[in-house]
Amino acid sequence: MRKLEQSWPAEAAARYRARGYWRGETFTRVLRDRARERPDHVAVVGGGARWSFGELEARAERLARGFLARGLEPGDRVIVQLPNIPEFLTVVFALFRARLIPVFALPAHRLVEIAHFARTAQARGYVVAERHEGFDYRTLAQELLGEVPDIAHVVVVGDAGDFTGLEGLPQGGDIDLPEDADPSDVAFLQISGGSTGLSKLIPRTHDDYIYSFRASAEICKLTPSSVYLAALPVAHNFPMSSPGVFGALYAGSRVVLSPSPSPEAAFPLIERERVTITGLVPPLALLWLQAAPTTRHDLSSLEVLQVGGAKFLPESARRVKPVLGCTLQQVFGMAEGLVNYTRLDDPEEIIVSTQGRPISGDDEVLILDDAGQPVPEGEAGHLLTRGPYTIRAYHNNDGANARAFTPDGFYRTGDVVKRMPGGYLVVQGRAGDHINRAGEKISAEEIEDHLLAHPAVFDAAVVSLPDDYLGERSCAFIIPQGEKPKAAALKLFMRKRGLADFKVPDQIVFIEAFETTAVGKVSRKELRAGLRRRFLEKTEAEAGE
Ligand code: OOB
Repeated sequence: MRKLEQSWPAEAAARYRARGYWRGETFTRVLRDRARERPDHVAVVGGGARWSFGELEARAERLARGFLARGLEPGDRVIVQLPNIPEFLTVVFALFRARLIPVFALPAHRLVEIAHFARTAQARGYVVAERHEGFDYRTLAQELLGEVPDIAHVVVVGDAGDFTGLEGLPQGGDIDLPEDADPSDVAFLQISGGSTGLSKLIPRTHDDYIYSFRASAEICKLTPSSVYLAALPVAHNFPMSSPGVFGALYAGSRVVLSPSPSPEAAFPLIERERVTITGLVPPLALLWLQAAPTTRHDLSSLEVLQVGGAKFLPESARRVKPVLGCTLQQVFGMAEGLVNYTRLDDPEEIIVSTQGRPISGDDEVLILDDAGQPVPEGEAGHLLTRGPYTIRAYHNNDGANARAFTPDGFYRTGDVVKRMPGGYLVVQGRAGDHINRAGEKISAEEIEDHLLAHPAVFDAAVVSLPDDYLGERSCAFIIPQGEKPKAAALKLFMRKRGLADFKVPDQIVFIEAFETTAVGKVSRKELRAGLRRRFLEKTEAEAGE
């Protein structure tokens, strides 16, 4: 089995330790310390559950024995695909306790994505919920077993059907739990937004990740009396660690899990639990701003609304304080590492018009022109970064590593940003060809590949189009072959292939040919840019008529 690695040059690692970023903590130790300090403080609320730190630790330990008794072995990778339910936390802390490696999938992922994660991570286990939002994950598990036979253990939260239920795991009374991990070990694999092709796997260590959420919790001024609401899917890096559920637990705060980010689900929880902080992507923030003025729920406990994952426009940002009565915090982060925050006491103008500045004094940020030269302050350029919680390599992907990292270890984020006074960053756009659909990243290339598998598709190019609500929506330009297919049929075809719903093109435009240059050849990148430009010009002209 391919070893999991993530390491920094010795000099950098020594500096990160000396400066107190990496403190030799592990997930297991963090939970144990909290459980000792405040065993009875409510740590997790969700579904019908209300578990204290003590109970969370006890449950995690019991489950850890169960996983090992079931036959998983330390070092094994286990895909965790759970919605926002309290079992997410017991399962994940149990995996850490048993030295098993979680691979975080989102509830929206389907067979194509899960099979890819399973193969790339060489996973042996898969933990799902029985169902969520009408989808039965046991069926998905069944299909996965057909595609990836190495998955030896499926564990289901809820009615397990033919599989093992979480509650039905062996007690493992005679199992010895392994020694705790080394803090520099890889703790889990996170999923990249996938700017080209399929998602890459991101190995994060205890040291680096714990630093990122501990520092985030400080920036967000979390204390044991804070209440963090996880409204976005908790497996995503933002609600997981910025400061997210882990940062909140680190600070001894309470975590409340909302089954959905909709105002209907979240507002009653805010009122009941006196939530103080939560995070949203821009389209949801707009929805909340729309719903708040007429809600019958008391939202007055909310002190901070974080917005990130995609660009939050200043016009919208300006409305947060007057409408919700709380402080806006913009968050610009990435699963690969670097996270920027506006600070809670920043002037309003910085809060509404920038995407914040890095967590760490040791986050190195370069903003370069196309020729690789630094641009002056206030000018747009490519953002590259390295630092104490930014990875140096993806898991088992030499090609992507060669493209995404410079020889001296900077990560090419693919984002185009401007640096403003004080080191604040303003996101301008991106260089890559992915679509940022309401914070969910879609690779144009991956979708084109699936479209090309349809017999009536001769060629396809996928681009982003501006969208009032989503920020960006996806549009597929298709050259048909033979009889022109119906757009709805193509969309259904994509779903049936087992692709996550958010990746199915929002719009399909049939076109006779792609323009090519005199040489008859254009890069996919230029092709997409040209199609997008001409389409937008045409729709604008039509709107002006
Ligand atoms: C977060 O992480 P990912 O890995 O899903 O996506 C990262 C990409 C960034 O490279 C950037 O292109 C975009 O998402 N992005 C933003 C943004 N926050 C993320 N673009 C504009 N404005 C923002 N505020 O999305 C993520 C991870 C941790 C915290 C927050 C977001």
